[in-house]
Amino acid sequence: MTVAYLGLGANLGDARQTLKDAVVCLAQQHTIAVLAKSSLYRTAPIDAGGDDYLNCVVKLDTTLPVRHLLALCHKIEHHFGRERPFRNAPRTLDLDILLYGEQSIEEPDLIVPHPRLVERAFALVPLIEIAPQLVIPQHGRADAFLAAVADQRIEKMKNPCQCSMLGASADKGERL
Ligand code: A4P
Ligand code: MG
Repeated sequence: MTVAYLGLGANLGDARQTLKDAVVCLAQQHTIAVLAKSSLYRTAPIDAGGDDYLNCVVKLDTTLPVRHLLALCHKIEHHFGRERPFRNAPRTLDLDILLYGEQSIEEPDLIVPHPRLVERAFALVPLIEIAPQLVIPQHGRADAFLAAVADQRIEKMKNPCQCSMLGASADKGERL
């Protein structure tokens, strides 16, 4: 079993529902156990146009070799209608392998840790939410890179299940 982290992003269609469904899809694989899922974040597009993105990160335990995991990511993206008209085009779903165990991989079509992970708040912030002590191979502690991405707009989304009938106490509402 290998612990891996995937970054999920979407800015076309019902992004919130797609990210939720994609995590369910991952959890249904008999080769994958989803160990943790970050909050959803609304993020400004970086090096890209289009609407704001929704992003999150999941932590997996998997028996899949890394190439099979990449193929699965592509299959799930395709299932959710991913098209690639041009680089960094708006997308219904993007699934990137951020980390795969302690491995460093540099091949033409697969680079792990993801080469832009430490430059992007939309990947780094949700990753640190679920793995605060994380050390990134070849880079060091993940949280050391937060200051460098502090100018990138990112907002944690509230849990959608917040019933206004529950009264004034936000704390109370969030526990339910
Ligand atoms: N590939 C290489 N390494 C990996 C990896 N670790 N995980 C290859 C997944 N794929 C990897 O990917 C292009 C190629 O990268 C694939 O053929 C794969 O073999 P793709 O999914 O077609 O396109 P992509 O993910 O857009 O490419 P890339 O270069 O990873 O883009 P980035 O750097 O991830 O940027 N702004 C916000 N706010 N939120 C976002 O989610 N995403 C991007 C994409 C830009 N701006 C964004 C967001
Ligand atoms: Mg991708």
